[in-house]
Amino acid sequence: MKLYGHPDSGHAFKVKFCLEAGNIDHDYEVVNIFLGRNQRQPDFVAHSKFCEVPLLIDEQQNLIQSDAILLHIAKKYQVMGGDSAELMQHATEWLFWEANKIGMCLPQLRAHKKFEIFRLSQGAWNWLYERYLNDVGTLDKELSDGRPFILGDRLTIADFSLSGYLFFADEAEVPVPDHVAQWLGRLKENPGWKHPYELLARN
Ligand SMILES: N[C@@H](CCC(=O)N[C@@H](CS)C(=O)NCC(=O)O)C(=O)O
Repeated sequence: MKLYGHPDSGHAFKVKFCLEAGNIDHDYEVVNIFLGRNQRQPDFVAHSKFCEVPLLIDEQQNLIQSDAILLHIAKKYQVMGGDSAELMQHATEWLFWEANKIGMCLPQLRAHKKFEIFRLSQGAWNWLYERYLNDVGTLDKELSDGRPFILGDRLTIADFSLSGYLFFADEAEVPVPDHVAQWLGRLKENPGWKHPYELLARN
């Protein structure tokens, strides 16, 4: 199995952190996503439908879209909730929520601060920032009962999906409410966790 990613990609981080936390053996290769799409390594270009990271190649299967990859890993390797139909149902709900909520404002707010080419107009920034406050507030309320992980006592793929970009919240210069911060702290205690810049840096 081989994962292609980049240290700046929260989407790739979700998958890499899940593989590390699940002790799933894999190779890893960095793709320079700042190069033009056709200038990236040919094996990556050939196998990644949209030329985006993450790409996971698992036994001839070319798997794309971070949340879909997480579902594949959980089900195939029976990890991170993959052994329970009920957990998979609830995890899937969170994966769809993430793609449309946190995943549709935080990456953009962070890219605005970090990369000149992704600068937003003030109006667009205001709109995304309001969305972020609302979404992270939803997550905070959910975690306010003190459960260790989003679906209870067990770490599941929903935790990897939801947290991916939140480890870049400082770069986006957005607040992280207390319950969310405590949950991120628990995830950081996992032996598979390293900051995305470290975990995704090297082949
Ligand atoms: N919805 C996709 C998003 C993937 C994505 O946007 N990848 C970015 C890096 S975070 C990328 O590869 N950008 C390079 C490009 O689009 O050329 C997922 O969940 O995997």
